[in-house]
Amino acid sequence: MAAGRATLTLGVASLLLVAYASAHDFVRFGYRGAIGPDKWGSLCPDYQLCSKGKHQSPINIVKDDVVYDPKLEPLQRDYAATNATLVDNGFNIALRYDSGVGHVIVGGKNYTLIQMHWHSPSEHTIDGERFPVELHLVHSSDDGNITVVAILYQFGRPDPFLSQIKNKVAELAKEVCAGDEEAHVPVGIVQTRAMKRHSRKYFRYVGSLTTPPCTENVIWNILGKVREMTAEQLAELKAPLHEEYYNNSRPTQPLNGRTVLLYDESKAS
Ligand SMILES: *[C@@H]1O[C@H](CO)[C@@H](O)[C@H](O)[C@H]1NC(C)=O
Ligand SMILES: *[C@@H]1O[C@H](CO)[C@@H](O)[C@H](O)[C@H]1NC(C)=O
Ligand SMILES: *[C@@H]1O[C@H](CO)[C@@H](O)[C@H](O)[C@H]1NC(C)=O
Ligand SMILES: CC(=O)N[C@H]1CO[C@H](CO)[C@@H](O)[C@@H]1O
Repeated sequence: MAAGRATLTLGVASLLLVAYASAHDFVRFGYRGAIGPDKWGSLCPDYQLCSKGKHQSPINIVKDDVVYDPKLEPLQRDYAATNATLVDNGFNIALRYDSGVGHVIVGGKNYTLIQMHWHSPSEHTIDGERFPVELHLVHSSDDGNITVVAILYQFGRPDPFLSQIKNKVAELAKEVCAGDEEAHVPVGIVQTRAMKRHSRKYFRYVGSLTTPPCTENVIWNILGKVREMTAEQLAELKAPLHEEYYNNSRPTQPLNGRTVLLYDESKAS
């Protein structure tokens, strides 16, 4: 039933793409105080879903409640090394791609990778556990539907992907300090091999963007494998942000009857 819903009702928002394209043009939101997550819905009419939506993200994933679905397909991802631009959206750091970086097939539908960005601490929690970082790979279909692949990180060995763009992140921090409103740094060709590593396990549910306008009908795929980065890498990633966005994690939202599905290769016969 939930799987059916996933393929049925992916509504979305070219709004999203506009939001990401021009971060500084829209109403400012934050993670505490008068513009904190509990106020987002009243900051402007476009953000109403943040408080009124019934299928919001992130959520806490309760392992005992997830439903193994033998019909879910492996996450078929195909990302190529490509040109990218590192962008300070103000509320997070993102890597924006030129067209054609790659695709993921979800529910038989082809979605293009548009950008990826980091949240800290993690937005999704697993059995109440929050991780230091969560990476969102945002994909959009030709007709505007959105699917996100989310990767959780704990502290450990260096993340090779971040090592690769380390100097560019430092450059971005300098640009921000110089007062550049639309700070961005061309990164050149980024190797995305690590991002398409085969996933033996993922959680699937239908939710929303975790930042205003909190658009719904976003298909979430949270990888079961927690990856690693160093605390130093996280500090580097936060350096370009203003201190009030060091924590850019939206609190978990009520499930409201939604089912979280599980893809698990080890259970497939
Ligand atoms: C981050 O902010 C959220 C509220 O948006 C709060 O619930 C959480 O405790 C904060 N986490 C940290 C590590 O400061
Ligand atoms: C990457 O972008 C740079 C600058 O925009 C451009 O000169 C270069 O040709 C691009 N490389 C590829 C492989 O697209
Ligand atoms: C997804 O679409 C792109 C073109 O937009 C195409 O190059 C790619 O082969 C497609 N992938 C699959 C598995 O159909
Ligand atoms: C295949 C699919 O789920 N398409 C959806 C994309 O989004 C539009 C607009 O929200 C929906 O009407 C489609 O059903």
